[in-house]
Amino acid sequence: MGRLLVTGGAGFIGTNFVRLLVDSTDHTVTVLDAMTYAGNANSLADLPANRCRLVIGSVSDAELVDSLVAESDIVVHFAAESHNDNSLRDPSPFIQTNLVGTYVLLEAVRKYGTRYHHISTDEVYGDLELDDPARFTENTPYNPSSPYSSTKAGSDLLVRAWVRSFGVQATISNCSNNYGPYQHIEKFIPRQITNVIDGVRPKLYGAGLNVRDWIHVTDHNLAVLRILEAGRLGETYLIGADGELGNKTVIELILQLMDQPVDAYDHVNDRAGHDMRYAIDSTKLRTELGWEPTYGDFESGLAATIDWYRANEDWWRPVKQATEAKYAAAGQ
Ligand code: NAD
Ligand code: TDX
Repeated sequence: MGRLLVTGGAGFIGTNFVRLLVDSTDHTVTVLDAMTYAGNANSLADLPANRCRLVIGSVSDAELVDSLVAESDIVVHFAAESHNDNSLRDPSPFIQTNLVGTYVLLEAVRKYGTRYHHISTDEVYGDLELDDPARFTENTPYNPSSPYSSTKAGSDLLVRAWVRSFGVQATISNCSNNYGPYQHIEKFIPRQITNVIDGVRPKLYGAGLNVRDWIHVTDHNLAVLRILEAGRLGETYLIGADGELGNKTVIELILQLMDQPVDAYDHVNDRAGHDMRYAIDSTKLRTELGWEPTYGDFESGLAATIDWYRANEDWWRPVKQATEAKYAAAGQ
């Protein structure tokens, strides 16, 4: 049994990770979360206090981070500014949280010799053409496109440098697009589900040909647990479930599962610098660590996610209007 410090544990993937830890391990969890617009304390409110404690504060607060790392066995770093569209409106919190915050954590785990796992994204590799047979591997050169992905790329490089120069005991994972419960409704899938619930037509950026490689959030988190158990220090593991789908196809599937005509959506302004396609080759994770996705079927995972948003309107309703107002201002 260990003491885990989980940064960003009140966000989408972090919440699902903490809930998985409480349900399926003996670890005790301290969540460090700044409770930005993306954090929601209600996501953790039902967890037993002797298993999960929430500390509200920033990963860029060196004194606070030092005191929490001092009392932890393992740090898993999810906290980030995570939305590409926000990074195009105002990059500054992305620099502060994703770069400075990671630096602060690295200095603390270096001081205490603490095991550290860094959560990152496939977006650090840039994008692929639609007809390119290649997929991203651990050896693909970094080539990020947006302020968001460039700060994530920079944070990964900080980790690699702290491993090599200071012997920090770290692993990194770069995962593809996650879907599932507790995802902020600014993101593609929950935005469209909650639009349909509200009788509003889903919004597709540009022509909607862009491809994302979807993975259920639980499969991402099971891979992270496996890396903590058996991953080799200093290594990077790509996490993906062979879930490539075009955005147009995903919108049509949401409409179909919610009993709407499949063409009842609008094309809206495209995202600046919009990455065309992401695709992960997760051979290393599968062969070295024996991980396999448990959600084989995107359609049933999506149907369960739709049910979750229908059943948990109290969770997302308070932020729907403000989220849509930001999009409306951008013609999206
Ligand atoms: P999210 O935006 O839902 O959650 C981020 C959490 O971090 C929020 O609870 C927020 O309050 C917290 N946070 C923000 N700034 C902070 C700070 N300075 N100090 C402490 N906490 C702070 O994001 P998510 O989708 O859950 O993503 C989690 C991690 O996974 C990120 O590092 C992201 O880059 C990575 N990732 C996400 C995806 C995806 O599809 N969502 C895919 C691959 C990797
Ligand atoms: O309303 C929309 N309409 C639309 O067509 C929104 C919000 C998005 N899109 C498109 C843009 C992307 O091609 O859908 C796709 C997915 O968009 P997002 O949910 O914003 O995800 P993406 O930009 O691909 O990044 C996500 O995956 C990688 C996460 O937000 C990142 O944190 C993660 O690193």
